[in-house]
This record gives sequence, structure tokens and C-alpha cells, in this order.
Amino acid sequence: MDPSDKVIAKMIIEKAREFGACAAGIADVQAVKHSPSHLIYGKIGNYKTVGNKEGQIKPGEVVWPVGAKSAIIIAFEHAELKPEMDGWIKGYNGGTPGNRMLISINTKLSQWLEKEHGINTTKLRYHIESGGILLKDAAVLAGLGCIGKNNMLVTPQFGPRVRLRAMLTDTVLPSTGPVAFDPCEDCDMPCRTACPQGAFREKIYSEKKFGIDQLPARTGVFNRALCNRQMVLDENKSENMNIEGQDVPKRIIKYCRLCEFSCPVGRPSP
Ligand code: B12
Ligand code: SF4
Ligand code: SF4
Repeated sequence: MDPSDKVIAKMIIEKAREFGACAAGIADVQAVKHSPSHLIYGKIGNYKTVGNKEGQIKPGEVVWPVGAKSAIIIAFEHAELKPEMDGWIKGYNGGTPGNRMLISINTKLSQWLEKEHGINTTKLRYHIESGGILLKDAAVLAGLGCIGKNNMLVTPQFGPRVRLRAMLTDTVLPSTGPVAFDPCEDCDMPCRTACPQGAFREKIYSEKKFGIDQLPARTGVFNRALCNRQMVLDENKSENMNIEGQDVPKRIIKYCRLCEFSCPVGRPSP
């Protein structure tokens, strides 16, 4: 790598932090396109999950803008002590306060790259069927952490308690990952027993059927439909609440987070 490449990467990460991200990194688009999630996404079937947007991009397809070379991934901390960050509010721009922050950081970073450095960017949507990409794999390839046995991106600093957003650039930028980090190796997996739906009890995806050994929750032991069932229950439990900055009470959904709250990685010391 050219030494100036390292400087550019460092500058982008620092700028993302200045705008409010807790972590950021860069991945090569070709590597992301060939990452495990992108390889099996079109073969998993049953794409209808909560919040799904129908009718734009076909179920199972990931659409990449022409000429995209690098992906910049940003993370925003969603600490257990700040549950309001992850509350989905009906009629609220951005969905959750945390996602609104991510959209704002992504926008500022994109404007800075375009104005100050002449780098064209495409800010990506959250949902795949609206033009998004599979963010956890992109984050791993950008060096933000690893896929944990809870099937989430686990970061060294904040554990799995982060949310992600991304943009693509038409300029090749240096990749900042992956990194050697694996807290799950010797862990007794409280994340898997915490699940109220038993979503980690059974192997659903096989190496033979999908042709890869990097499967959901690492070994294929994750039932997407059971997790989604919990999300539907959570939606049905949602209530109207007073929310800071909103004139009238709004309906707020608090989706299950037990597989992330039970993970000891990145917890503040007691
Ligand atoms: C659809 C969706 C859901 C669906 C289906 C989830 C699923 N995994 O199939 C439902 C509604 C059930 C769901 C639930 C949750 N979700 Co969700 N979801 C998404 C969405 C939109 C797409 C995910 C997807 O379809 N993946 C495709 C399948 C095929 O892949 P996969 O199951 O993730 O498994 C792959 C990886 O594990 C990877 N892998 C395995 N080993 C290795 C090794 C290496 C080196 C690499 C690179 C990859 C890799 O390969 C597997 C495929 O083979 C993303 C946003 C986005 N744009 O990416 C958020 C996202 C993944 N969800 C998120 C969250 C937080 C949740 C929940 C905690 C609910 C909540 N409170 O928000 C739960 C957690 C469930 C869990 N333990 O995985 C976060 C994850 C953040 C993080 N730290 O990882 C994301 C990124 C959204 C965000 N706001 O940032 N989700
Ligand atoms: S609880 Fe343990 S096994 Fe589960 S994600 Fe965290 S470190 Fe990995
Ligand atoms: S979010 Fe809740 S229901 Fe879904 S896998 Fe994690 S613990 Fe299970």
C-alpha cells in the first residue's frame, strides 16, 4: 500500500468520528460482493421480514451502482443504557433516533468527500430491497469487528451494540480490514441461550446446500423466521409514548435485543 493511502483512510475514519460515528472503515466493493452474505442472500428464500419494503428491488437481489469501487461503513453506538436510540417510532424520519444519527453522519461524510476531495459517493439505503447492501459483512471486511456466534457484527469496543450505514465511492480507497479479532472462540455463548425464541437451537443452513462454510451465526445455527416471529410479537406490544421533541405521543416499537445485551464484549466495567 502506498503510504499516502494510509493517510487517506485515517483521515476518512477520523472525519466520520468527528461527525459522531463510533467506528468507521473501508472495504473493497469486489470483496463485499463476494462475501458470505452476498453469496447466499439470493438462495435463502422467505425474504419477508418486519419493516420489509416491497415492490422496488426483487426479493433476493442486491443491486450495486455501476462503477462502485469502495464501500465506507460507519457504526453508531446503541448502548444498553440508551435504549431510546433503537426505538422505532411511527412517522419519525429515519425510523429510530440512532438511525437518524447514522443518516446524518453519512450525509456529512459524503458531502465532505465530494466537496473537499472530489470523490463521488452513493449513500446507501438501509433495506436491501430499496438499494442497500448487507452491512455486517461489509463492516467485517472494513475491519470493524467479526461476525459473532449471535450472528451480529461484534466490535472490540462496543460488542454487538452498534448499528451500521454505508456509502459507496467511485474512487478506489484503501481497505482497512479485515482484522484478527474473535471473542467467541472461548466464550460459553450466553447470546445463544438468551434468545426467547430459541433461534440458535438448530442448524438451518448447511455447507453442502450453500457451498460455503461461513453461514448465519457462523455455522448455520440461526433461524431467521423465529427471530422475525419475536419482532412481530414486539410490534404487537408497542404502545403510544411521549417522546422528546414530538408534540403528540407516538407509537414506539422496542425490538428484542437479548442476543446483543447478553454479550460481554465491550461492556463498560462495573
Ligand atoms: C433483514 C434483517 C433482519 C431480519 C433477518 C435477519 C437475518 N440475519 O437473516 C430480522 C428481522 C429477523 C432481523 C433481526 C435482527 N436484526 Co436485522 N437486519 C436485517 C437487514 C436488513 C438484512 C440482513 C440480512 O438479510 N442478511 C442476510 C443473511 C443471508 O445473512 P446473515 O443471516 O446475516 O448471515 C451472514 C453472516 O453471518 C455472514 N458471515 C458468517 N461468517 C462470516 C465470516 C466472515 C469473515 C464474513 C465477512 C461474514 C460471515 O455470512 C452469513 C451468510 O452466510 C440488516 C441491514 C442490512 N442492510 O444489512 C439488518 C441488521 C443485520 N440487523 C440488525 C439488528 C440490530 C437486528 C436485531 C438485533 C433486531 C434489532 N433490535 O434491531 C436482530 C438480530 C438477529 C440476529 N441475531 O442476527 C443490525 C445488526 C448490527 C450488528 N451489530 O450486527 C443490522 C446491520 C441493521 C442496522 N441497523 O445496523 N434483521
Ligand atoms: S456472547 Fe460470546 S459467543 Fe456470543 S457473540 Fe458475544 S463473545 Fe461471541
Ligand atoms: S433479537 Fe431476540 S429473538 Fe432475535 S435472535 Fe436475538 S435474542 Fe433471538
